Amino acid sequence: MLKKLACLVLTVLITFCTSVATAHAASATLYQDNNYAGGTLEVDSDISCFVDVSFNDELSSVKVHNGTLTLFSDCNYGQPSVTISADGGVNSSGNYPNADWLGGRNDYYSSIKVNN
Ligand SMILES: [Ca+2]
Repeated sequence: MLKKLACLVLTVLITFCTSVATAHAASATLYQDNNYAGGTLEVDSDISCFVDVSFNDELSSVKVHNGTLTLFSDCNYGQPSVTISADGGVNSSGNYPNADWLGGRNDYYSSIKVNN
């Protein structure tokens, strides 16, 4: 009986943890030009160097779909950085239309980390 209960609790816990992990996975679309124009880069995991994905020093606008991400000025997460989130940007919409919303650094960022 106790074993059965323990298994039930464990099953519920695993189900809960899996759903939380899925719900909080951060993702964003990066754009080469202002106002979500030009080439795009979809991000849902860390990218250590935008040179590898032909997006180095290109970023001008962002739409964050979920969670929080950090952009870094150099490859391998070099500083300075700026944090962007789904509840940040214009009217807390997760939209960042130009570099004024990205620490004032246009065509500058070179790596990104997904924070949660
Ligand atoms: Ca650009």
